[in-house]
Amino acid sequence: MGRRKPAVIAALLAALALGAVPVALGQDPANGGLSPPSSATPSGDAINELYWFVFAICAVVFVAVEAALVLFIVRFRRRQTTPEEAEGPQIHGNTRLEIIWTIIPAVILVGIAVVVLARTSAVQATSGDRSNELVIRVEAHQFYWEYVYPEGQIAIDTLVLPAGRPVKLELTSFDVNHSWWVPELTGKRDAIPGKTNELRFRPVREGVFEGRCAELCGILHAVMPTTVEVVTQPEYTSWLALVSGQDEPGATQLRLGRETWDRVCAKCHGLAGEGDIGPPIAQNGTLVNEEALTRLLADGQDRPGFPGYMPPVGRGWPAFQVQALAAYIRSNERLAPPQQPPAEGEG
Ligand code: HEC
Ligand SMILES: [Cu+2]
Repeated sequence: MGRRKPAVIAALLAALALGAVPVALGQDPANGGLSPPSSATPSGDAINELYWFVFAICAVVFVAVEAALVLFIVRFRRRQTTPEEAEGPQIHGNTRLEIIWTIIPAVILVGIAVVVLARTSAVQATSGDRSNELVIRVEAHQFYWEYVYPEGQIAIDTLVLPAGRPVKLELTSFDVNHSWWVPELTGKRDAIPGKTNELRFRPVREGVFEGRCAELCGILHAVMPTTVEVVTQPEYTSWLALVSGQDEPGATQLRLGRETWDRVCAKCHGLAGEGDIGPPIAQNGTLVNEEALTRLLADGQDRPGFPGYMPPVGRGWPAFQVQALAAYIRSNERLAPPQQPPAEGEG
């Protein structure tokens, strides 16, 4: 065996490790690498700090252990002069060494626990003044997010928030477990049927932040994204005005109906109701029969013989949302059943 081999292997390993560094540090823009996304909230800052704190400790431990490993492999390898079947020295027990390698990890773990506990209230944004908190109900469904604002306005999949104001999300689910996660804002929180979980944060910079459902929740789990748009306070006020009045016939109602169709029904039935995971339903009579529609949306449907089933996608909706959906469908000539021609001599 050539004497050069270990040196060649070591050089190869070093080259590999060096090559991985830029990827790991996220210099490739398409890849966050080892670094978490830059945060837009103090909670996110606290999470990132904890991340780098634990990462640094792990890096030191990793380098120390790997260095010792490589050192021992080289230092204690079998020499050419040593017969293959020779036994090494038989050592049993070294109290001092064992105490050291028990105490050091214990101290490290206690240190991490203390720092994490000390930062928990910053991560959860539970300290500070809460009087100005914007409370938003987050109702998770297969397969969309319904956001309900304090005065009852509804937004689907896209949450609009004013910069600078503390937010409390009250998360629940109407079918299975989901999990709300927008990494640039804060950690994830589960939405569980029959339970209300809270998630607090304070967005400090404007921007568009993408998130998703982080709990495998069924066939369309992968298309259950969410977007948070953080805007200035005046922009927020005018957006809120734009979506107020969803419960009265008019443009705002149609807007809600359209949003509901596009972001709820269309995910399964197609934008034109042409059918996809669900059957084609364009011009289906149920769509404009509010009573039948309400029942279908609250109960779901599972006909024997038809592959798949429709979840109760409208469970928990206020009546005005069903009305808005029906109004939008009636206004859309591809979706609405053809009207009966007016009787002769009318008008
Ligand atoms: C998760 C997928 C999914 C979503 C979201 C969904 N549906 Fe369905 N829908 C289905 C499936 C699957 C069926 C067929 C179920 C069966 O009958 O077994 C169905 C059936 C229907 C039917 C009955 C068709 C018939 O001929 O009986 C109507 C009407 C309907 N859906 C309307 C809607 C509306 C309106 C929405 C939005 C508010 C919606 N669906 C959202 C999957 C979905
Ligand atoms: Cu989900």
